[in-house]
Amino acid sequence: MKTLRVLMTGYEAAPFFKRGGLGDVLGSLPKALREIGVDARVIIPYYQDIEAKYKFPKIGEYSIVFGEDIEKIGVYEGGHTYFLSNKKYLTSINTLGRNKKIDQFAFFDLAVVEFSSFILEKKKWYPMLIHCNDWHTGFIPLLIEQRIPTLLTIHNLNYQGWGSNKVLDLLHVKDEKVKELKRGVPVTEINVLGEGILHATAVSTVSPSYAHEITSDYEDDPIHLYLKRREREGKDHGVMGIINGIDYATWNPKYDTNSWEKGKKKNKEMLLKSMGLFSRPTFCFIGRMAGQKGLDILVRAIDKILSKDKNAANFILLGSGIPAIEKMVKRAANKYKDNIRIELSYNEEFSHKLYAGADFIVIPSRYEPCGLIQMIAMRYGTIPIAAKTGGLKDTISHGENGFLFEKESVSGLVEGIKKALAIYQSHSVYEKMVKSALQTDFSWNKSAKLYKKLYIDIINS
Ligand code: NHF
Repeated sequence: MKTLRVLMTGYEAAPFFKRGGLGDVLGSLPKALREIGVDARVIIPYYQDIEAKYKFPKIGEYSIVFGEDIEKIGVYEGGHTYFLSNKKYLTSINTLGRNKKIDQFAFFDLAVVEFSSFILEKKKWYPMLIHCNDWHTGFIPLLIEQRIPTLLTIHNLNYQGWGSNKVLDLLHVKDEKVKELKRGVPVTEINVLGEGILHATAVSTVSPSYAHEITSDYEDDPIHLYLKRREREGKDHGVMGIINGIDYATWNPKYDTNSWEKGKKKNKEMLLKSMGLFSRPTFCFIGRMAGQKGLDILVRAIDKILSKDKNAANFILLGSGIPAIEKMVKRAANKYKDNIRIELSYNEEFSHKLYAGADFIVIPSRYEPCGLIQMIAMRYGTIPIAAKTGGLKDTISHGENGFLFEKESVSGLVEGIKKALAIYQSHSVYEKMVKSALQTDFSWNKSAKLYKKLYIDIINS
């Protein structure tokens, strides 16, 4: 068979621009695919932050018609990644309300669709499949109209891209085309992820358990109607769940199953010293401070543990997000000044230190499509205590390389923390778990092969 040529797209890709887990995936999966012979290339907007830092060479330009305007798109190239530039729409992520953001990504999606003709002419390269990721790329399947098969991967169903359907005029798409597909949503509205789900050749998500959850547990969410509609149209092989991997070069503790004790001890000492904390079992939290991540559950559990025993543990929390959640976390840190440290920012460098120096990581998510932090933590021999949901359930073996508790249960998390403290005392069990965590394979090896197979199935379908 000929080399598979795949164009992968989303709003972020590490190391160029990263705000969340999708950035990690689009930074590492294409590399893993290329290692198994897929010609995987990536395309994202050329935000001004990327431009300022990388100054990639321009390889050409083309125009698109967006509403009444003819807009120029500059194409820049860095390795296997293409960047699309436009001064009006693609300089930075639009934060001026939902419709502006939807217009911005409608613009980007149209530019990606037209890019396929540009790149054919320029480099004699044409994608055999476009791999779209999340709502930001949800217009592509609709606009491309099956000329090129598409796979839409859902990284988080709760971000859907709702907005006014006036955006369809900008795209020159007839309203009927999407309206007739809608059920139970206001006629003046559009759900970009929903359109993607309906029009993509195939839909996948980032873990088998999350695939099951979104096709069975989301009945009250309008998105469920889109998934059902797809099923009814017989379009589906089902929503396939492929677990993410992590980039072993980026996340590299430089110790292994034989040398971890020495390495971890040193990292922990440095971490506690820099934070001004006593030597105690140390738990960390790393993530966005959003409702999904369950910080309210964590803060209540910490209170239950520390109000009984002030010497029980240290907790270091890293992340930023919703002001009310940050405030709650600050209050907890004020109450337990000797035990809690918080860093309310997005800080990748500090996250490496935390993964390496903490003994345990707490992940009380209400839902978690895949979750990368439990895998990164285990690579550093840091044991996860996580809610039994989505990808957390699929990657953690309870009692072997981590602990799982019933989601949204404060008492479940308290029990989990107590179990962790108990094994930490009986050193041999702890050691066994750390070794098992270090040995679990979270590289992209297996999943990249699954994506390759899925691409081939879609192209041949
Ligand atoms: O791992 C990348 C990430 C997931 O669970 C994570 C999430 C967003 O919520 O697939 O996307």
